[in-house]
Amino acid sequence: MRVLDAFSETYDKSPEGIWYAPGRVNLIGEHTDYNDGLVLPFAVPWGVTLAASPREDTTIRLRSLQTGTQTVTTLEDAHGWARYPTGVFWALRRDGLPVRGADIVIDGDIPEGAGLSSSAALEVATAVALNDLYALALDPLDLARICQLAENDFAGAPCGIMDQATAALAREGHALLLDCRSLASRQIPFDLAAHGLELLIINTNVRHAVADGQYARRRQECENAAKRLGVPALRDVTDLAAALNRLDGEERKRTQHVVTENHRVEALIGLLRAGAVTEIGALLNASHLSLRDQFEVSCPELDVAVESALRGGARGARMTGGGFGGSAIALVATERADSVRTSVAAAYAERGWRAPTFLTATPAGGARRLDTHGQ
Ligand code: GAF
Repeated sequence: MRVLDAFSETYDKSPEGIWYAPGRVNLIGEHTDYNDGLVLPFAVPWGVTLAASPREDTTIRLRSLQTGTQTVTTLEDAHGWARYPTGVFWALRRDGLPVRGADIVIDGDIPEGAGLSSSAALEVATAVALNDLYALALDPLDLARICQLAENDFAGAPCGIMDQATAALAREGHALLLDCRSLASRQIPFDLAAHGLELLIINTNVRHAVADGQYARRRQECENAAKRLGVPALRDVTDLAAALNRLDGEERKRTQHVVTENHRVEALIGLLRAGAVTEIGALLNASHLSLRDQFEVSCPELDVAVESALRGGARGARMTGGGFGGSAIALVATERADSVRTSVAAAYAERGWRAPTFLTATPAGGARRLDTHGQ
């Protein structure tokens, strides 16, 4: 295994173990997690593999096979990508847990910039490793919470808990229905192949620079709207028409998206329960329009991906993840997959844009310890 060889070569010893955590794609429930709402993501079959050994001191030595090497002797030394694993040490220590340092090698295969949550995968892989190395006995949900804290308060990104919870809890062949208030979760069987369908990931290969600032701004707008409505979170709006009457401008639009998006998650779950997976496309389309027009987090590359996928015969399509680039998803009948890819590629070429890349995602398993053969 590559990560094993790299570990021995870097640290002149064998690691104590190897751990893995996946990236994710979100089927529906976008920008609902930090509004205490519902999400329905699943883990993708790409992720972060991490070999580690504990240390007697508190130094963290990090080598990424993709991004370089950093030695963190005081936590402030960490910069760039190293803030994600280092943040996990910080969050665990802040909770008073006995976590010293570690020697770590990281290998990842999540496509860069695709919006498939490589940072959450890196955090969760670090957390499951430290949980074992230091016998912390934390459960997967505790680990997801720790990782969200690391990302919010150490790495400085105000994300919700969806990505970390997916990496920690996902189960192969299932989507994860997560209530982001109670953190209750259910594994929902999700087998598209049985219905002659597949989920195409269309990586736009762009990430607009406004993404981080706009994410923080949306979150603030949602909190302001909830405050104005006198509810703890937009999840608690029960009479949408009355709520919209009391709001205007951006707060009104954000509220409209969040409340209807929660309903779309419930509707999609209802269809899956009824075995009507072929019918979920309309909900994906509605989600995209709402993200584009009400939440205003789409961009031309995502809109063109969605529109051209539908023209090519997709049954439904939407942007997925935070927005302003990254990936869209399209639900396609297997025999139409080529025509959808061709349609999207042609639409990008016509505009002189960098070519999109395509992946097909089947729901994969969550974070776990691997044996030395990578199983
Ligand atoms: C990003 C965040 F990290 C998630 O928490 C979530 O809010 C998502 O954007 C939007 O649904 O991936």
